[in-house]
Amino acid sequence: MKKYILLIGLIILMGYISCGGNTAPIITDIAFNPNQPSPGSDVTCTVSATDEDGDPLTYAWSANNGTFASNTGNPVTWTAPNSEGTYSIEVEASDGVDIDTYSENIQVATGVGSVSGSNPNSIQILDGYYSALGITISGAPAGAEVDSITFTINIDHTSYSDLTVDMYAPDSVYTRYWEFNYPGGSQTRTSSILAGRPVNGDWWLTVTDWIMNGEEGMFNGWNITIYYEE
Ligand SMILES: [Ca+2]
Ligand SMILES: [Ca+2]
Repeated sequence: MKKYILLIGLIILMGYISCGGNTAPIITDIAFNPNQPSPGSDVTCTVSATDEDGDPLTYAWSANNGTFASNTGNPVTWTAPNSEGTYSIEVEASDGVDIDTYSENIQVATGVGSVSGSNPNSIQILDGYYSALGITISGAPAGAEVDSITFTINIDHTSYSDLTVDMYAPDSVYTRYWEFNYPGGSQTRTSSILAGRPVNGDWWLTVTDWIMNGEEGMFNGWNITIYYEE
């Protein structure tokens, strides 16, 4: 008999809840800051939700990757996984009776940073000899590798067909940008030839006059901007 009373009581209680006029909460959005985080970085996740009855809401978060410092509350901090990709973040909002769930994708991808330097000195390019100007780069994160390079060089010479122009990365890997075909004056090049080289360290541009014909000139400095993946 006690069991029946308990059961009837439970049915009445359930009926009260379902017909009690509660309106379920509604989640309208999850906002991420930053919107496109780099791998392993922290993201603030903020949910927007309403409850027509004005009930206080509690939140429970989950994700298919990465970790939450705490998975309850609003906002919460989610640490992105260490690999690029698109991940799903889900949140439940509860008013104590009903819940609403909502999920949103977040893209985790590496960004691009840049560092610049210049060497404004002018040095002579002697006939049949080479001249070099260095730039020390130190502002990139440790271990950063080149994605692409933009540089501007200025040469004044009486015979540009005497010249080759080479760039040396900090690890001494080099590439030749002009081989007896420098167009003259100030030139700007953008290139990924040296992609993967270390960013920080000493960069050199070497101008070599190969032909001893009395034709000489000046190497009037250069500047460089190096783009790297973060
Ligand atoms: Ca409610
Ligand atoms: Ca010469």
